[in-house]
Amino acid sequence: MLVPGNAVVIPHVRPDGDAVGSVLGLAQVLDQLNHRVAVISPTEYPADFRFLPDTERILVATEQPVQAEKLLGSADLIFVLDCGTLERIGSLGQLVEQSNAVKINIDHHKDFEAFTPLAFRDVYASSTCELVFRLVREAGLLDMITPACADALYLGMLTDTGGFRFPSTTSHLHRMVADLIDKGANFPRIYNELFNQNSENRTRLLGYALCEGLTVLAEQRTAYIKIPLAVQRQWPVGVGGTEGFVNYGLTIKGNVLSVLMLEEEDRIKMSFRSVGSFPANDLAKHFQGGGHHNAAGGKSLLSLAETEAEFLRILASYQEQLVSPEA
Ligand SMILES: [Mn+2]
Repeated sequence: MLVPGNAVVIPHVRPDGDAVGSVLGLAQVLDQLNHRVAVISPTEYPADFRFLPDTERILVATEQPVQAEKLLGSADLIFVLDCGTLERIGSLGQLVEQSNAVKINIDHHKDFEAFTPLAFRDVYASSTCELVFRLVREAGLLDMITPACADALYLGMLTDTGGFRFPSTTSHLHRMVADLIDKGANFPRIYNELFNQNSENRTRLLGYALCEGLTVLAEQRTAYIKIPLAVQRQWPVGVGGTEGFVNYGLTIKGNVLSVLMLEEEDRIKMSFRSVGSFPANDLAKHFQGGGHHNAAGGKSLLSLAETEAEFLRILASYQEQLVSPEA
């Protein structure tokens, strides 16, 4: 890593805040080490993160496949971040597999395959940004963290911990954050750019979701939200525009499960969130989905009304788990 060469840094497909933050943060440290650094995202990254310094350097492989292939072909060093399998980097997986470059995987997810002999993994880490920070610190390179790099790493720590709320938010993480603030992380701006950018449509659609769209099943400690397509057409929010709506069901006192049913052209997209022991991913399996214990996704090819009926039928079989004192 200390010998300058052609470095390529790759996040997973549809990169989230941690993926974008970690690739940009690492790229900026590699810049300082005089590598020629390319950041290649397998697919487009969310426009919400464009406020971050240096995002314009991200090359999107689906848009510039030839350029991506060329860069990977001449790479000496390839970093794959925030995912543990080549499948998670989409079409770039095969190119990385074929490459003779030194490959390094940095990740905190449970599922991984050993596609490279060099890896820095910690499933207890809050975020890949935390791992990049620790790597930089352990290499004695903290001085190389510029304000832009600090912003990028802060973004991933913030988003992967739900705003420093999840149990992965350790005192160690807070000390790293303190270091990033010393390095110039502009956290008031990051908060503002992430959380105070709603469109009027999104705010109104959320209003619908929480009023007409919401059903609360107090006896099942569950809330679910249905949003018909016609309502989404009234207040168009674009792809990902309903991100976070599902979490509101869990803000109701006593609830352990929240579900969002979003009607799309050809399916009902479902999101499941739980707190404590209730397995959201197990429930999601009934809807052709899966995911994490407390956050999962799925779909239904039935109508919205039929999906709701099916959901209620299946939910009844989870009654014991929903009311269990540990839930
Ligand atoms: Mn992550």
